[in-house]
Amino acid sequence: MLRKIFVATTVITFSALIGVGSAFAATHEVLMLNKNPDDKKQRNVFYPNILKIEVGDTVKFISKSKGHNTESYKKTLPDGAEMWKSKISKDFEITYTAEGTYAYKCTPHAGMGMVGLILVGDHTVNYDAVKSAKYRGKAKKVFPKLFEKVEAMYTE
Ligand SMILES: [Cu+2]
Repeated sequence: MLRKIFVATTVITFSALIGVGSAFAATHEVLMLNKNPDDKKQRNVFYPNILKIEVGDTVKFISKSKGHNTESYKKTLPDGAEMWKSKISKDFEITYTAEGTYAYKCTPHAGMGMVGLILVGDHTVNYDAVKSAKYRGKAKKVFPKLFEKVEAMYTE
């Protein structure tokens, strides 16, 4: 009984600290690669291409292979979120302060399917908008696979 109360208190304290942007905020890495390490036939990928994080967390896009960048799809950004576009072949870091689903692409390779999703906190706030948006080229084929994976992550 006592232990249960202790655990509950810890959880509340932790959440409160996250709320003020504490040292608990995590940093995640997404590699920009010429080849998918899990499937060498798949070229030009973000790895991982689905990332689930908390509000206040930072994502570092690492330019592991040259020739790539990261750019948000503007139209479907969550409320209060800012777009981003990094320089080709450069590392890039961004902290997510607005909850929701972020679709992004590599500017030169979006048409070849180099796209990804970042889910921040409650990803459902704009998920339907991201899902129903129109994507061009091979991105049109890749996104449905990503949405399928996201939905599988939330089904028990
Ligand atoms: Cu690329």
